[in-house]
Amino acid sequence: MSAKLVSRARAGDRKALGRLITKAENRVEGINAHVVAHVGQAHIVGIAGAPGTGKSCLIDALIGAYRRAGRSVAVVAIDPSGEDAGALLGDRIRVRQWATDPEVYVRSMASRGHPGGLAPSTPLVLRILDACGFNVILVEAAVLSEDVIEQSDTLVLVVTPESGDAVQLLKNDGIREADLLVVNKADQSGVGATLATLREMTERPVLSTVATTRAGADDLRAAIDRCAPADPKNRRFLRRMTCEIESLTVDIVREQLVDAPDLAARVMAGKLDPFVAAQLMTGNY
Ligand SMILES: Nc1nc2c(ncn2[C@@H]2O[C@H](COP(=O)(O)OP(=O)(O)OP(=O)(O)O)[C@@H](O)[C@H]2O)c(=O)[nH]1
Ligand SMILES: [Mg+2]
Repeated sequence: MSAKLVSRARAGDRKALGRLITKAENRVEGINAHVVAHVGQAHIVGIAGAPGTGKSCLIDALIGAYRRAGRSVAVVAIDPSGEDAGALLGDRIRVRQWATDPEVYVRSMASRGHPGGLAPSTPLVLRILDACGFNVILVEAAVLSEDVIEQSDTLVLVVTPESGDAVQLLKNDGIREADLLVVNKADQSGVGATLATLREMTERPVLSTVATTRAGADDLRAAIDRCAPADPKNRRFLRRMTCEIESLTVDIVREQLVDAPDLAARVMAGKLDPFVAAQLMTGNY
């Protein structure tokens, strides 16, 4: 059942892809084994920042920039409220416009209060999208958590000039994890001072954008591309798989994970479903 759906999704059937992701969200077993052999090409880019900094607008602008560069893009937007995520996303990312473009796929997911800021099924969903051949996967996250950092090959941190974010960031470890910083809403006052502060704080590239007019989107796209792992085989695949197993379970599982490294290896090899692995670890299987 899942095998057929995976091959239809990989052949470009967007309805099948949607159904596959819904199954992953509902923790239907058996998907991982059919996608794991096909992953490893996508550049996964986390777009993190406080609520309202303009992440969704920026992603919309980035989709255009990637399409101009001839690349396919999938978007996963995490909605922490967990309710009507489709509506929330729809008014920022012009889903309807992109719906006619076969090289763009936008999906929102509820994090359902998961403390890591990502939905528990996000890692599997990212692997599904990777296996479907998208060149770039943009992940919108309102929380700069360990999960988000682990899942991204490249992490973009979005701040704004007016919110005092830059000062907050001084206290935030996340800034050390970010590969790129973006001062969005550069049409507002204080942008020069914010850029100067951030550039003093970090050696990483600091760019500015106006997401609503798409100003700076092509430069941001180029800067993100420069962060892509040179060899796709060096991506954080193993780390991500381990992270998935951890995020599905509680602390006790982490202890057992140390005692059962072969479980992660079996999931990696596509021989064991990650949800089953988590259940084995907690003794619920
Ligand atoms: N002036 C100005 N407003 C912007 C810019 N980018 C986004 N906005 C506005 O900021 C508001 C929030 O934008 P979103 O893209 O929804 O922000 P977000 O970070 O995705 O917000 P959450 O998903 O709630 O975390 C909207 O009203 C946008 O129109 C910008 O560059 N300049
Ligand atoms: Mg948003």
